[in-house]
Amino acid sequence: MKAVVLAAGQGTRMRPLSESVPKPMLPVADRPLAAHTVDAAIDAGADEIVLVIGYEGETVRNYFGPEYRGVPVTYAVQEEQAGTADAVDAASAALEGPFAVLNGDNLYDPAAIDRLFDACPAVCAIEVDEPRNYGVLSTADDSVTGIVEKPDEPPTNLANAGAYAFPAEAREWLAVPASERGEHEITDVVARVIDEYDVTPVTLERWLDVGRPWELLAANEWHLAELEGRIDGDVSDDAHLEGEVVVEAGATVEPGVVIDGPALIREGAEVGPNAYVRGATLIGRDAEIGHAVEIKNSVISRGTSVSHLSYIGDSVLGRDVNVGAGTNVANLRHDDADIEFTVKGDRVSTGRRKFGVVAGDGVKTGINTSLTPGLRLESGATTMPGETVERDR
Ligand code: TTP
Repeated sequence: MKAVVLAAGQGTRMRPLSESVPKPMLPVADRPLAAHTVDAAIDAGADEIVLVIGYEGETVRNYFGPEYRGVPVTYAVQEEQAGTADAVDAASAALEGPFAVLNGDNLYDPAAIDRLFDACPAVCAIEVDEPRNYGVLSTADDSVTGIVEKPDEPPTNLANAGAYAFPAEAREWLAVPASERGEHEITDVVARVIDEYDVTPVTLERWLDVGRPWELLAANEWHLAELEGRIDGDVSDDAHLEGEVVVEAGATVEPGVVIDGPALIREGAEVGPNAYVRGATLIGRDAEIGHAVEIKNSVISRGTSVSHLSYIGDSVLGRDVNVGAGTNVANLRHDDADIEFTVKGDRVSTGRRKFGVVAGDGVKTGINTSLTPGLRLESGATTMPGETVERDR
């Protein structure tokens, strides 16, 4: 079966991280987010991957190339991000026979994608506590009987998890009219398939829709926890590594470093001397973590430098960030309330009691900067020495 992977979105809720790196290419453990989806499709037996690209699409194309893990990859360009049905429609020329559609920004448990392919026509579903926030499936006798977006009175607690196996005929049904929010939505195509076919619900054990920065952190927590420790880099005899720690070839861990895994130290990264890395932490390619720096449960992207005397907790730092000596991140409020973060102009709860900062690419902090929980620093933002930053900038 061919698998269409949607990767053309602008990722506006993921800003500032998605400003120069498209969301599907943001790092989740040892590969980009969308590579986890593509891998799940290939493991389930996809014989071709059709990637729908648009926003910063060349970065996606350069990563996957014409063939990935021995499977041909073709590309369909969606000129305007007019919705998920429109995105699949952009790929329709490449389709024949039954086909799967997966969101390139969702993490699925791979075994379920295997079952999805086998059960075609089928839709992946996940049990959720708050179905009102999702597309919700109705079922009867182990068949899907309906799909409704964000209902006030959900018929079940089965949320649509954005993974579908469609019969060949669905290719003719992709040109659906725009919805109330002005997008051509794949759920309208699913509704037609439900009307005309017996559609199986395939329940996922685990699923994550990675739309906002703290969900990128959660995605890394998920995949870093699955690491098996491996030392291919240069680790000092005077460093202490506990739990599952991967040090890639070309990475250096210097004396006095303590790493409490799961942690992944990527190629070219330098950690230490005397640094402490704990929680699920990703230290990206060519990043530098120096003396007396503690990094906890964070994503440190490629080329970023935290060189001396700093604490970074529950945070996501973009590429080529330079953290001045003595910069500290607060990741907990005195009142223990969940930390909020700004998404498209609104403050929304992250649902996390501990959350630090999100810094876009190229941010520079002055020495002894204090950063408060839930802060959003736009790409290229700077802080002055000794500043306490309480507002986004
Ligand atoms: P969304 O998460 O709805 O959109 P997005 O990724 O652009 O993010 P945001 O809302 O923050 O701007 O998209 C779901 C999936 O579908 C995702 O993998 C991107 C993809 N998509 C397209 O390929 N084309 C589109 O026109 C849209 C709307 C989404």
